[in-house]
Amino acid sequence: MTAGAGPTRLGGTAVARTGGPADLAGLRRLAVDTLDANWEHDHTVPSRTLYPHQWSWDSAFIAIGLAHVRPDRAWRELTSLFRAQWADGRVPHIVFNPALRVGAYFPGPEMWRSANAQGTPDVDTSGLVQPPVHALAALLAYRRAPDPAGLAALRQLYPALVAQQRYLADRRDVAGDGLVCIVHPWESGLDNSPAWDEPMAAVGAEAAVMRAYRRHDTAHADAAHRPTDLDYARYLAVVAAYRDHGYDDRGLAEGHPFLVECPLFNAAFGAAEDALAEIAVLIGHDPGPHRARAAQITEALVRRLYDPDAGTFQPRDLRTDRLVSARTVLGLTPLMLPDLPARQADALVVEARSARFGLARHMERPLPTHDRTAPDFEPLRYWRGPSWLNTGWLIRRGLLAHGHPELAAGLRRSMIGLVAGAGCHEYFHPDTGVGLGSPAFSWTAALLLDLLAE
Ligand code: 2M8
Repeated sequence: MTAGAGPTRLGGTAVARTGGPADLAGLRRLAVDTLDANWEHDHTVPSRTLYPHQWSWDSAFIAIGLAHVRPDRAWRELTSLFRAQWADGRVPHIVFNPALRVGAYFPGPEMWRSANAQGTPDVDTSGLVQPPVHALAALLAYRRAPDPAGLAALRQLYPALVAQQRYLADRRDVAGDGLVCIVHPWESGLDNSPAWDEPMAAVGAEAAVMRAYRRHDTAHADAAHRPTDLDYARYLAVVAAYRDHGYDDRGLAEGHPFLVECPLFNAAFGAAEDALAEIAVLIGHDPGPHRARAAQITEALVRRLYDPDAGTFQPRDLRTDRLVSARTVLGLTPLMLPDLPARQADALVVEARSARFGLARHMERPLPTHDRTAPDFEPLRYWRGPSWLNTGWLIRRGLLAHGHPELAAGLRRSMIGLVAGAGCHEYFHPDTGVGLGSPAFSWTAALLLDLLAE
């Protein structure tokens, strides 16, 4: 899509037109074609160029979309990911495809050295995790295709999903407050969000370090739309600290350079227990313990991460025990918890409707990932402003759960309009809707299919 093309309306949303699919059937076809082109023997790559391996939370979003069109692949997507689960229950954020050449992605297996750690699978993986949206994905996939094959897959996945939650609860509750601590910005999924600027400022690294490496991403995407070299130098320093500690979560509080409780990660952690309760019912297990844990996580989120003065949720930096001040889209995501108290849910709707995020029944501009009134809002740079479909999709679920169907409909039209205008891009300019990053991005396609089906 070219900026400046005349606006049109699709699904009620103004978009700049440049020849994206003109009708809903065309859009659906584009999404299916994108997922088919990114299918790789037992999983879907997020992007053939930028991310040619399997990513954890991508696979969950992708399975939600695949369930609409290729249910067998939805289950293969999830089961292949969980085959790479570590003995301690962690689901690695990247599963490397051994068939790809060295250097196909940076940082590759030679940086992670997962085989040197305890209890790892026989494929190379990273040692980090990502938001646990997989139980929700499995539940939604089953609801979409409730057949015997789906039920068998749910039964197979359930113990692995439970182990994933147990890892997070037992090994990552660094503060002992019932919340999960992330040990790297990559674990949030919103890598260079302004939310991480304060905690990452303490990580000693220099951009010059990157001269020793070849970044893969900037060969495939505009460097101005990606994290900086200084960001990458810090990412590598934090990976090295965790790796050199054997990816062992004991003793993290003593010296690990990045320890943060993230609202999105913890909202997903709570929502996973709600989803597991429903899965338990479907396969004849007791949902009670899952419901109790969901309530405890919601309570801990409100107690530890809600900022009553700001009226939103904020990450907590455990190294300073202070809430981060940047107001990003992360803060809105606890809306996805159905039992979030009305006081916080109402405050989040006010925050989302403010000039910072511009949520409306008829949205003038797409939902950004950062406060658009902030001085460090960057409309082109990755998670520092651009609009992404997965965060919008999660917030839309929350709006529906908390009784805001008209706002949810406005957000849905806006998201569909983005893809109609630009195609299945990875992210979108939050003013013009111009497509950014990968032009054939899997979770955009998958979540579009889910939105179109409603
Ligand atoms: C991005 O993160 C990876 C590192 O994990 C990268 O920048 O290379 C993020 O957008 C993350 O949320 C996503 O899962 C991944 C693959 O799409 O790309």
